[in-house]
Formats: sequence, structure tokens, C-alpha cells
Amino acid sequence: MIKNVILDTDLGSDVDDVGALALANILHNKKAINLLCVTHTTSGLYGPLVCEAINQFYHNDNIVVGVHKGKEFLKEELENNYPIPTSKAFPHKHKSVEEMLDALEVLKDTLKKNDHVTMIFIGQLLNLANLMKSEGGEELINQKVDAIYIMGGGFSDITGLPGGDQPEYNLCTALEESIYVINRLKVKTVFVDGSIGLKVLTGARVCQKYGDSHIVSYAYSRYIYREKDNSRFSWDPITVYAGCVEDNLFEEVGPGIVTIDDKGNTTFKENRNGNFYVIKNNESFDKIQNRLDDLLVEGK
Ligand SMILES: [Ca+2]
Repeated sequence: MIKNVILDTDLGSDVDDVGALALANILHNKKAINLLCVTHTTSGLYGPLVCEAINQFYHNDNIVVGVHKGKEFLKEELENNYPIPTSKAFPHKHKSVEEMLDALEVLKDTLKKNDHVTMIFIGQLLNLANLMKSEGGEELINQKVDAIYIMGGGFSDITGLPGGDQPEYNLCTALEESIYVINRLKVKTVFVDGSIGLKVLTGARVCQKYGDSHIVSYAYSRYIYREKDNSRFSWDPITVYAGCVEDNLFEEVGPGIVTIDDKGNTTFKENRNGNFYVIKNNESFDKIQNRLDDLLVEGK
């Protein structure tokens, strides 16, 4: 059975969300997953339009993008960078975020209509916290969600890698929500520590091959912190891959219990009654990079 997937992103502040959403569309088109919907978690005005543009680029403009309509969060961050030019260069369904549906409604509606859902979070956990705090939201998750994948936390004791920053960016930029979510989640939850993403640079091959005709290439080659070959660290593409594809690239260590302190530092302790897992790479970083770049290049 192919996985039903919901992808929640903070696309806009970093460009690897573009590669991650492209990957989700590519896996959907290969019928490896069923991408049910996309939700966007910041108050950025252009990130959600780029999400729609990516879906449309891959002929999936029927996949709904919901936007965060709660308290204002990271509104202006780095929008001049790649989201504005990319949203102007590629067509998308809506003219502005005001016209788009509320992420909370999209999440609830999608969960009500589907079973065995995998939710993947590659930004802050605002939409997930809002869903859990809403009436019936937690029950919906417990009934409908098989697993949650989160790009977040630092677990260098498990990955064996340096660079798993503590406190980690995604969790500590919306700390109240992260603590709320981590303390209450009862379904299987898998953390992807940023240290693996830091070892894997992707995007160069798609940029080299397609130039500005390709939305991934267009965004990556305009991102302010890109590498010289237009590649970027792969935190989010790795999280999407690990959440969608069951193969031997990654291993889920666990079960156990994850705790988060009031500064956002995370700890994992093995416990057979726990519901948390942490990702560890099983294959070389070169192999992971090649697999992700192969998909990005083949996908179009
Ligand atoms: Ca992200």
C-alpha cells in the first residue's frame, strides 16, 4: 500500500524546502506516495505561492496548499531572497495568500477523508500544535496518522555526527509549540537530526542540467547561502525521503522517549514503550546525495 502523505513546510527562509517539496511531487508522480496536501507554517507572503508553483510545475496543481492564519510568525524573513522572484517567474493557482485556505482547515479536512496518513514536518511545528489544540484534533491524529516525521532536534549521540545543533533551529524558533507537541504526541514520531542534512549537499545536478527553466534550479541558484555549485544542505529532502521511502538508506533507532527542555534541547532515551525514533544513516553520504539528486533530475 502506498503511503498517504501530508507535507508541512516553512518554505521561504531556506531553499532546501523547495527540493523537499519537489521530491514529494516526484514520488507522487511515480506513484510511490499519495501526496494528499501541503501546508505552510509561517506568515510569509510568497512561500505559499512558491509551494503552489512547485505543485503546478509537476502537474499537481490539484494538490491543495493551506496557509498558516494564526499568530504572525516570521513574516518578512528572507522573502526578497528567492521566494519573490520564484513566485513571479512560475505560475501558481492563487494571486495572494489571502485567497488561500487555512492550513488548520486543510489538515482537518484531509485527515477526516483519509486513513493511514504519514505527516512530515520540515519547518516549525505551529500548524501541528494548532491542530492538536483544536477541537477533536488530537483524536483525529491518533485515529488517522500512522507516523509523524519531524526535521528537528539534536541527537548526536545516536547519529554519531557533530553538527546536530542544540537547541535546533526548527524546534527553538517556535519553542512553546515544540514543547506542547513533543510532550503530547502519542503516535509514532520520527526525528531527523540536522547533522545528517549537513553532510549531504543536493541540487547542483538539477541546476546544471536545467538552468532557469526548472523551478528547483531557479530557486536554488538564487538562494543567498547556496554553495558555489548552487547546491544546499539537505535537511528537508532527507526528511521527506525518510518519511516516504522504505529502503536501506536510513535506519530508525528506537523506540524510545524524546524530551525537550525549556531552551529547546532534546534528549532521546530508549524505552520499549516509547513512540519516538531517531533517524540514522545506513549508507554513505555520497550514496544518499546521489539518490536524492537522481530523483530531482529524473523527476522532470
Ligand atoms: Ca524547512
